[in-house]
Amino acid sequence: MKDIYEPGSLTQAIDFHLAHSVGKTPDTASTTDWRLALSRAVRDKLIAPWFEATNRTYAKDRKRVYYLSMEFLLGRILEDAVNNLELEDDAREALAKHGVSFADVVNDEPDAALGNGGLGRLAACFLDSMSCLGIPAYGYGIRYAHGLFRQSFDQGKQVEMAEDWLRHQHNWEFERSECLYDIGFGGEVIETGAQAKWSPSDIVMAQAYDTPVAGWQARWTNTLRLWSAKPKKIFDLDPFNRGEYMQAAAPAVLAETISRVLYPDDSTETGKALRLKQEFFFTSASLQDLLRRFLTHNGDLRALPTKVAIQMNDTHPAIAGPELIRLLSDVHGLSFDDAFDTAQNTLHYTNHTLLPEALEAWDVGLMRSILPRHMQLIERIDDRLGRDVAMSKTGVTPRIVENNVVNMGTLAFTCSRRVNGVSALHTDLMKQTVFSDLHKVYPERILNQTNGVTPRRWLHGCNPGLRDLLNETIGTEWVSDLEQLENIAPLADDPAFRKRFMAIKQDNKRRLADWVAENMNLQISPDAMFDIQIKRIHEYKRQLMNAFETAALANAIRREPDADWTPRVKFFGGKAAPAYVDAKNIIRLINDIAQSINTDPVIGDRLKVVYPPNYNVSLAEMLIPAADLSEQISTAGKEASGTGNMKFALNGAVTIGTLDGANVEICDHVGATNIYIFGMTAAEVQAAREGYVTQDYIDRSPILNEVIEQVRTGFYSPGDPTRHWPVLEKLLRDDYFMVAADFDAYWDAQRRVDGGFANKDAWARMAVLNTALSGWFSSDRTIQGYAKDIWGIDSLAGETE
Ligand code: B1N
Repeated sequence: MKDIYEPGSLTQAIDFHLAHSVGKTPDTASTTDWRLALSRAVRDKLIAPWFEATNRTYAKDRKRVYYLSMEFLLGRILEDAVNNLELEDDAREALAKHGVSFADVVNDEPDAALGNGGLGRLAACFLDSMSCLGIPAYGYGIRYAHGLFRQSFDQGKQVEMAEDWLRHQHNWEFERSECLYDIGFGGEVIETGAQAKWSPSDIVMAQAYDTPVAGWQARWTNTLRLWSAKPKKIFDLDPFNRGEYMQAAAPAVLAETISRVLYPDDSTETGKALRLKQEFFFTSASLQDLLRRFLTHNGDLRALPTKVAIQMNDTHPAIAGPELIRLLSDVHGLSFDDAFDTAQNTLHYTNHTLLPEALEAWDVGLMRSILPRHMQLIERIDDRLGRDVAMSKTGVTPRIVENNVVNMGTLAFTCSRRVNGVSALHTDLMKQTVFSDLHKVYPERILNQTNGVTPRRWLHGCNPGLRDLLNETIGTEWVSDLEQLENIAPLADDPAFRKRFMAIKQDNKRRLADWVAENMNLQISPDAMFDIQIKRIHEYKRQLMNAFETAALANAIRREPDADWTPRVKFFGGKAAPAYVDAKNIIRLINDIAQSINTDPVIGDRLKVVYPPNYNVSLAEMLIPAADLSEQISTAGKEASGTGNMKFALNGAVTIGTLDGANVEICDHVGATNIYIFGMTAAEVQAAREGYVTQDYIDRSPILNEVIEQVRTGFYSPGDPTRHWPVLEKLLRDDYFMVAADFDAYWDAQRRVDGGFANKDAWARMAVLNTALSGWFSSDRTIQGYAKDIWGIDSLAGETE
């Protein structure tokens, strides 16, 4: 079969597609034209492995994984595909023949930003790993017309602009105009005897778009199927016939609204009706689709769990519980009990946060008006939970519906066979806090799967210098077996190897410095320590503590400019949810502090602050390989895992961090002497809540006090001295995330870092060991854990040809 699909040499294919797909000649082609031509040529090479994977799955009737996620933060696709197919040299050469730069072409691609942060990027890493491991899988999500907003700064203030990734041709996907499902909303439930039938008042259609996801060396290729909302009827004929054309088109506009835009909230809930509609829209379409596929080869739906494992990425698809039960019972005729048991044995739920403001809870009235049948089923599921609770004799009383809201975490838990957290600490805290009652009733259900990141994008792709050094030193197997990086650990003591390792770091830093000079009009020295905090702006992540420490360091330098300072460049990157006022205030303060420091001739090269706007996956790929120091400083107990922390360590950055999320496990793996841990533990944070007074901590810290006074008196906003008062007001009123309590410990840890960096050999040794000892954080390891402990699925390795 392969031969028919074998598209010949890449050079021929690019030239062919430039003419036949793009309609241009080489002498008139723009960078974008070349990108589209190369993308088509590379996509062609995915087709044979894609068909083959599908055929093998059908032929062996293998169990499939369905990963349901509101977000897939893919980033750029072309370069990643080129890397996975090992076509980089061919592509470079083919384009060079036309005097075109490969780097320019791949960098021309807009990020597919269909996600907010860690949760969406994790889904993308999981897709890569499932393909690498040969696990038959579909990712199911929403094809948002507009991904995460673009960020710019206007006098330091965040400004949001609509993202528009589909404006240019997007040629990685296949439109499936025949793959359509009806998605109902509203209406009523008609009951005849024991039978219930939902008769929705509105119907929109979900249409599939498929993107092939090739694994490492195209050993296996899976599908990302994203749903786009289409109107059931294009025109309302009555108004149309009256000549009211705008009004006639209104229903179509309304339907398409559902997949129009990604909600820009990371770890907070909006409670908006449109969000609930988005959740039901993609969940229902995905379930209808997978049931149809199952029924083409199977008769008895009660056997569903033997062929299908569904993973719910947080509670966003948690309506899958009642919807699957509805499809199995109301549509396919199973009894409620059979439907519940079948659904429960098929569904699994990953929790990603314990922050109360992020836990989804839908108003019962809203749920009943949008999904009346589901509200009935939720009440029946709640009754079943009630029976299990009573039988458990545990004395606890968890309920799904409470105080007139549907608790989606409890619903997801009740409908799932396995429930997992994303780091060891987070899973323990799940058992002790949010899910403690349910854990007593179902003590076997919760388990841990510590997050990971794909080494293809986050080392092989983004750090070619280090990739080449590794290939030369330990061979190439590490790309799909990352724990082989341990083989370089002994070389941490080899001065020649350390030198090469750090020369690569220096190159990466130089490239970043050039980018900063060009794009931000700021000169920074690649000899300084590059200290980087990149992630969504959120109070619990404590960018404010980092900003205060930066200001305090500037003060210390101004007092004693001739002391022996370790030069630093502090990088910040990240977006705030547009409605999150406190986070936006922090952004403005950071930008004002940056302005004050960067223009102070006394400070000079000893300290610079860089906050590039519009942090995204592609920027991360440039920043992470250039980092010396990775900032992972959340209030202990609040960051479920973190995954940026893993990417930095893998690329030889040393972490300064709290004992939070996966930092705990990074510390275990790289060793306590190769990481800077500071601050309160999760238990200490809890203990410190009692009688916490921010001012007491500030009074005890002259260093912090000085910065606070500067902010209060307008030192960082001379023309507008009260500008940053809201930040102080919030801090003094409610320092829930304990910036003041941890500040001195953070300051001290940073001064230890200064000393550490000054000793070049010792630092290089730490850097090498961070890379060598973080192979466990590959998402391949994570996915093997899910496959074994949750899905009951063999990887390709377990398949005999
Ligand atoms: O999920 C990541 C973790 O590494 C992070 O620690 C965690 O904060 C992140 C509602 C979320 N948790 N919850 C969200 C995102 C969007 C949304 O609308 C919640 N994101 C996380 C991967 O496990």
